[in-house]
Amino acid sequence: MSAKTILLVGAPVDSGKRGAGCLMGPDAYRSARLPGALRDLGHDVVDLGNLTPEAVDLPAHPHLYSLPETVGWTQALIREAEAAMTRGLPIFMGGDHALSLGTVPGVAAHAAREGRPQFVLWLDAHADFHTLKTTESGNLHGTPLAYATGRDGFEGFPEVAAPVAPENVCIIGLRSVDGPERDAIDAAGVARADMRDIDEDGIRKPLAAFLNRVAEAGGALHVSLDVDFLDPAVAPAVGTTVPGGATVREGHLAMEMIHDSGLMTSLDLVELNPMLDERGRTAQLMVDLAASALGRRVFDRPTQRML
Ligand code: B3U
Ligand code: MN
Ligand code: MN
Repeated sequence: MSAKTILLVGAPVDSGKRGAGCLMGPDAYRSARLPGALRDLGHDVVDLGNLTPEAVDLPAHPHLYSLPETVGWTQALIREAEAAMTRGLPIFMGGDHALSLGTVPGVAAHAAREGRPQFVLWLDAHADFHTLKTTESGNLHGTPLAYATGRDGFEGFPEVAAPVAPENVCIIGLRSVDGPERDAIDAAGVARADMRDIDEDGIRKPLAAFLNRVAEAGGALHVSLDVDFLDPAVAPAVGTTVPGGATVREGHLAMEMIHDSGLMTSLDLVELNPMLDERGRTAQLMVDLAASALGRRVFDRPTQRML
């Protein structure tokens, strides 16, 4: 196993939807011993503390919830993510999924500077592929993938310097997709596996196909793990539960495959709402999944299984 420098970036973003609580996420990860779990694996772990949003001069929007604050977070996170990539592997401890409006464009700007294509693995019940024009809820945590892939219709947000090619995005775990998102995903050529695909073929198949593409392209890989990727029975601490999600075992297998691929360059842990947790079990599961993605295993495998 190769030891890495891991940068923990607290991003207590809570502006991406109604219903507060995600702002406590970073401290829940610390309390569930994320830093220690990663140090136990031999990594060098630096906790950079919690970020704050930049001040922006934008009026409130009648439909889009907390637009100015979310733009402020986006600006701060783009800068922080791009800077962190020069120092190691950042883990962005959310915060709701609006934080990826900043992290994905930030890491993609770094990859572009290095001349590497950026790939994104989105583990989520939802597609988060709305623009500011198509979102019915007005909740901006439903928009980051559209923004990061350079779709139009993000007035007020900074221009995305290095949009991620839609065909370099793979969403796994889908089971709640709105009409405009469905059309846009397929038109754009985003790779996707919904829960039916996982039921029929297992999670290994779509994930291995995607990881092989990343490897062949020599790409950088950002992984964005939304708590609601998991089944609410095992991960209740999220505001947007959707039944029928990934099991603990599917979650760990995905993380172990990501580790064995050696491809992950940055990670978001998003949507944990400690207000809704049961004795910290969701925070603990997310920490355990992060540990699997960074090398925790039951047994060493003499030869890593081919993807
Ligand atoms: N697509 C819906 C629901 C949703 C998206 N992301 C989450 N929920 N977490 C929306 O509000 O845009
Ligand atoms: Mn999400
Ligand atoms: Mn979701």
